[in-house]
Amino acid sequence: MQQSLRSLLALVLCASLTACGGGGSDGGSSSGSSGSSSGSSSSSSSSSSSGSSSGSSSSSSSSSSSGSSSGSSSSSSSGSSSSSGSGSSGASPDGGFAGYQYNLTGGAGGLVYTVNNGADLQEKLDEAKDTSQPVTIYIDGTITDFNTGTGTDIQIKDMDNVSLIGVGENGEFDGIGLSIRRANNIIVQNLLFHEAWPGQERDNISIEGDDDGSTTSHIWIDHCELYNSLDVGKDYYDGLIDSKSGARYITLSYNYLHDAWKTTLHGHTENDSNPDTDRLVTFHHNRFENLESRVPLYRHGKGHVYNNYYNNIRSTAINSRAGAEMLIENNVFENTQNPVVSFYSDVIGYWNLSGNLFGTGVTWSSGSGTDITAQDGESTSTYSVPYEYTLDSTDGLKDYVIANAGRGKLDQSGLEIPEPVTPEDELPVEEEPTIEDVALPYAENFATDTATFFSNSYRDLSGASGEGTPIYHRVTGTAEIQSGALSLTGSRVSIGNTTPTVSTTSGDGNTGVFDLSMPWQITFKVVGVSGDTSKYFQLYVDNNTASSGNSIWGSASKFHQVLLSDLVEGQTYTAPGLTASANSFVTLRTESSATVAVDDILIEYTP
Ligand SMILES: [Ca+2]
Ligand SMILES: [Ca+2]
Repeated sequence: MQQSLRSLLALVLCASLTACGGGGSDGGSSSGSSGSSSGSSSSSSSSSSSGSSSGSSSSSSSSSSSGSSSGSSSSSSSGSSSSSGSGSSGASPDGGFAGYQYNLTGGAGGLVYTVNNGADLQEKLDEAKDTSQPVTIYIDGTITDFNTGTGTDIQIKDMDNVSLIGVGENGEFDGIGLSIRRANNIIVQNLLFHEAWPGQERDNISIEGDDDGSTTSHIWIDHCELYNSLDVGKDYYDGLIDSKSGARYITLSYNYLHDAWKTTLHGHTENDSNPDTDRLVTFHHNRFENLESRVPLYRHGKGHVYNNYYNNIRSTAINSRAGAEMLIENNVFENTQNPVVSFYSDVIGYWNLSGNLFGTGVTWSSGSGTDITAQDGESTSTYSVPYEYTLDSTDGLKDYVIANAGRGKLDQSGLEIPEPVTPEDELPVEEEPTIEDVALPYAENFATDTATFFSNSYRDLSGASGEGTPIYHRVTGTAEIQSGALSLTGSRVSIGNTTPTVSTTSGDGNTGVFDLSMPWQITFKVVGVSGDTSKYFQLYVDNNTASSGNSIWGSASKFHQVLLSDLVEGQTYTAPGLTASANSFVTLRTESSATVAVDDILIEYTP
């Protein structure tokens, strides 16, 4: 009975909000269900021993109910923690600060459009702004820099009352970000965001206040998926979702954040306290996986982190800093280093811990200076949140969050989604930028110095001196020009890779400037061999990593290797290449502590 009632509730809610109540547990709105499970009766927040925890919101997907069903047990387990909450009419749909004492409706009741490209999206936002009308925009396609044409993020700026809702699993921001600034009552739901502005250290979603008296508040990011990559440098991208400069009353719920160095930062500097420090952000039922740090990094203000699932967090997870106070309850941590710490701030942050499950693979490091950790499980704050919410037990939470967080989990059958503003077949098609090939034969005699060699002033991807990406890239190890030859020690140097800082995988190829789709060979003269001669000198095609499998050609990408002990100084060698693609690149590699110096490289088609 519970299931269908819950989803019925969810459907009703969806229709009224033109957005699906994303939040976790049951519909706080109606008081239907039995008290035992975190009945939807919007009584006190989860902790209330009455067990009837108010629903933070009726999520459309029935699964949420299971959350709430577990809610009941949660109330018993964490009875003590969360405050009873003063929300008069029960919990807000978002289950956090975004809807606290605020009618969080986004664009409900206003204009409604569907778009499948960035130009239409920005135009409809600007139209609503200019006419001061709420707007709900369904996104049924991929937003890119190309089809936006503004050269910058999609902007929700100086406007209020907006909902951006992905349609099914079609809504995506690919390589472009969303910037929310001086904006209030904003709902972003059921969208995929990834790899915004590669190499430019920018955020996928940036929420930024201002000190001009404006507010940036009541923002709900729900049921979205966000990722960058750990196979690039740590500053290649910036945050998945960052907020700063006074932005507050924010809820991040049921999102799936993964594969990133910098996850979610709130407060961009130690003194990000202007116009005030009252940062108020809730994180619940999110799935955090394969992340380096900042989950979240939280400076100043008050925060609430509940019912999230953490797995494979490499450095630090929750980092409470600069006087922040965070209520951290009923989260599940696995394979996580430093689940809860206060690192890297002169002024430490605090935490009120309860009901968290520090599971398999949880480790702690000691930090330095003023750094402290929560390894002792002791709370250092008594902070609790003012709003009502449903706290689920950690029993079954991992599976529940994995099943419900991210894009494509909401039941949208109750939504009236109009036809796209621009019909699919009228959309401009982005031509894959053709990579100009560098003609063969290609010769290199290293008549330069190390710094110049690896710069575009020597050769960029055109094969000649230029402004573009250098044709030579030291991926790792020691690579130097010594007396007109290239000396490699435990090093990999790629030649002609257009994305040299991105580690190749078995999924991608065609990032090189050489047409190696016909039989070819590479000749090189060995002018020096030293170090561990039991190691190999190797040649790869379309692979810039240390393992041969990371290539579109799989292990065949390592098309040549020879033991250093078999190389004779002064000897010239020719190795047949692996016939690859019209856009391939080559990598030279010496294994660790092995040194080979080569000169007079020639890449040519097999005569
Ligand atoms: Ca940022
Ligand atoms: Ca030379």
